[in-house]
Amino acid sequence: MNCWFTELQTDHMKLSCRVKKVLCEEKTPFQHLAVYDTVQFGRMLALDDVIQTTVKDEFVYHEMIAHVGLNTHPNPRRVLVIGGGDGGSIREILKHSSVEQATLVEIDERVIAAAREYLPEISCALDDPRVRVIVDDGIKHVKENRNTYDMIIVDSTDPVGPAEGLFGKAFYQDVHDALTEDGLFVAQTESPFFNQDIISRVFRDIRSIFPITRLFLACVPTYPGGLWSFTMGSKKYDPRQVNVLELPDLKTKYYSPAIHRAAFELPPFVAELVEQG
Ligand code: AAT
Repeated sequence: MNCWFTELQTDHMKLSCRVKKVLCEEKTPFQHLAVYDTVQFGRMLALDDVIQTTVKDEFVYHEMIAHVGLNTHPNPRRVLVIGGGDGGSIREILKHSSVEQATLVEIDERVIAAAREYLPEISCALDDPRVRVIVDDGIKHVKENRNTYDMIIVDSTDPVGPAEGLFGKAFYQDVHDALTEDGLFVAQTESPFFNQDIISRVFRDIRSIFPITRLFLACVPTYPGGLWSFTMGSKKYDPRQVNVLELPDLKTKYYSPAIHRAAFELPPFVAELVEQG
């Protein structure tokens, strides 16, 4: 079969994957949603023709967006995920025994439905009794819930359409206020090769609100450039001060205590982005 999915990763670069089967395709009120079965990466969720997650490499992103922060906070009990309707971040959060409640606030209920039907390895934890699924705009949710969460994960699409506000300073202030007094948050913050302006601006904005701001990196083969950034804003705990020898043994494939430490070691071209920021 000669069928290919192509993402226009930048205006001048495309990534194509051979598709075995189109499992679903629909226009939701928010975006074009598709799930493909690809030869290289297994099942793949795409929104507006941008790869969101694949069965073969999702573990890197979901482990890193969840465990670095959860292992920085000594006792995360209430955790919020904004976006992330595939459920991958929720699955990782529930590996932590301290977590009593994990709330998912996803704007597009069709993403959750598609993940439940076609991506069971990723969405499998959504029915856990500790999970609360809310279909709503994450921007509104943080405004309406003050002093509520120990950790917030911003597992969002790129900063266009409904996710644009999730990269803005006003939103980071609301995230700050939705956190408890020693809370912290982690957001996916795009590619150090192709989104340098976003990384610098976001880092500067978060640093103006949170006493501790840190950038860390992971390799995600299906995201533009293959190297991905995450930014943490924390009220009290520094992820670089964590005693990695005392971290719990989580069943993970990318994250480890050594990776926790190493992820903050930035190549000079990335360090420069946040120093200037
Ligand atoms: N877990 C990896 C998958 C994602 S999906 C990001 C989700 O954010 C999408 O399902 C989208 O519907 C949701 N979303 C977008 N805006 C909002 C909002 N304002 N409130 C709540 N949910 C929202 C992340 C992929 C990263 C891709 C990097 N290229």
